[in-house]
Order: sequence, then structure tokens, then C-alpha cells
Amino acid sequence: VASVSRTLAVVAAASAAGAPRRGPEQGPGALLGAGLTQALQDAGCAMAGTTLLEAQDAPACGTPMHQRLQACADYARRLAERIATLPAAHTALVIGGDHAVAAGSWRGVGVRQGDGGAPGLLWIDAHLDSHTDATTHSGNIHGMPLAALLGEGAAALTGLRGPALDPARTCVLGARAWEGEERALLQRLGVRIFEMAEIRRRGLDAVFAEALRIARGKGGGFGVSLDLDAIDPQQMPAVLCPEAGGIDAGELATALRTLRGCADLRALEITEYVPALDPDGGCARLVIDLACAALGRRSG
Ligand code: 5AB
Ligand code: MN
Ligand code: MN
Ligand code: MN
Repeated sequence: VASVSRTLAVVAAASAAGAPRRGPEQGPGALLGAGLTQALQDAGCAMAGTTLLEAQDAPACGTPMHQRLQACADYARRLAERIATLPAAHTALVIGGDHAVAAGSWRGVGVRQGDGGAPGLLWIDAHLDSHTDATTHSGNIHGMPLAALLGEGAAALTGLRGPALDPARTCVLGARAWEGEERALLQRLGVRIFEMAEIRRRGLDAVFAEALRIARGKGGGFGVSLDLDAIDPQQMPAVLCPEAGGIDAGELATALRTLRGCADLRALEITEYVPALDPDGGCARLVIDLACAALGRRSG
């Protein structure tokens, strides 16, 4: 399959508003500083420019949930508006930030598609991120964005402009840590979950290909939201919520390369990189390699 010629619009979503502590708001600056855009150019992407959304720190300890929800919703709204105005021909590369930014990204992608339909979505994560404000154990908003995108949970997040996801074209890949309520929600909605156990049994290539078929559906555009904690923490320790037994980084790069042939890939999102946990920059280089694997045309 020939690689698609892409023009990338990078959107830096430097928010930690949904996180339990600060750190991920530093991610976009560090990845850009480590040469993300140059590497993508070297890999054959045209660059349409980089938009930096204003940084947003983690909530102070003891901030009530409704205030944290509102802060995340305000940020997500600005992010969605920004993405919605990008030219339809461009592929968006959203760099988080904690994963709560996704509650805005994919609404914005849906508005930009302009055909009334939401994009299919492949959610690559150690977690299910499908709590609502009523079921969360931790109270952390970055554990809620997938539910919000599916139209479940607090109105602050579900009420953003743009279509909700179609559960039949949504799937989760790499899951290995969840609470019962979020799993029950996804099962009730019919979202396919590819757990680590299934990935180990069948191999990532086969599972990724099936997930891609679900997300692409019969056309209409799709996206990938990568929470870096999906990767094994021995290879990717610089994340907010490491969980042992994750996806091998090299195998993920190989799987992501299949996106190079997908003209219907509307956006890629990469979240939860914490540069303070990456003193030698090895994780930043890995993130850049993964972005190039997914979006490039040649090895950069
Ligand atoms: B992440 C947990 N389920 O709700 C919760 O990193 C973890 O965006 C959420 O995947 C992890 O706090 C959120 C325990
Ligand atoms: Mn996660
Ligand atoms: Mn936990
Ligand atoms: Mn996540």
C-alpha cells in the first residue's frame, strides 16, 4: 500500500487540567523542543504549522470535581474549536497534555468532517477512560474522556459541540487496568475492547488490523488516540499512570506504520508524556519515532 502524502497541522494541547498532578502540560513543549516537527518533515510530511493552546496547570489539591470538570471542558472547547477550523485536507496531530484533552479533540474532528458523522476512533490505552462523574473512584477527569465522547457522563463534557462517537466504530486497544463500572459502560454500548491478554495471544499486528477495520467502518474518516501508558512502562516510563505488562514499543511502531496507507486518517493524538520523568530524553525520541511511523512516508 502506498503511503499517503500528508500535510500536518500540529496542535499542542498543553493541559494538565484532567490529571491528578502536574507534568503532562510540559509534554508538547518538550516534544517540539526535541525536534518533533523536523523529524516529521524528514519523514516526508508537509507541515501546515503548529498551534500552541495556552498551557493549563493541574488543579490544586482539593479542587472540587465540578470545578475540575469545568476547567477540562473549557480547555476541550477551545481545542475542539481550533481543530474544527483546520482545513479538511490536513491531518491533525494533537499533542497532549493529559488524556482529558481528547474530550475536545474528537468533537473538533467531527465538526471539521462536516458530514454530520463522528470519526471512528481507535483508543490505545492501558486504561478504559470510561468513567462518568458518577462512577469514578479517583475523581480524576482524565479517566473519563472516552465515556464523554460516547455521550455519557457530566454535561460539561458531553455537551461540547460536535457529534458523539459511534460505539460500533470505537474500540480500545491495550487495556489492562480498569474498574468494573467503566468496563460495564463500554460493554453496554458495544465498544470492542482488545485487552493485553488478547494482544499477547493473537499478536499486535492481527489485533491492530481488526481494530482498524472497526474504526474505519465503511468510510467517513477515523482517528487514533494514543495514551502513551499503553506502551510497556519499561520502555515508556515517562507517563502519568504506568501499568506493567504493556504493548511493546517496536511492535506498536510496526502496527502504526499501517496508518501510512490510510487516506481516511483524520487525526492522531498522543497524550500523557511527562518530560520530568524522562531525564535523558529517550522517551521523547520514542514518541517522535511513533509519530513518524504513523504519519511519515519514508523512514526519517
Ligand atoms: B488515563 C483510573 N481508572 O479513573 C481513574 O491515563 C485511571 O488517561 C485513569 O488513561 C487513567 O483514575 C487515565 C484509576
Ligand atoms: Mn491510560
Ligand atoms: Mn489508579
Ligand atoms: Mn488515557
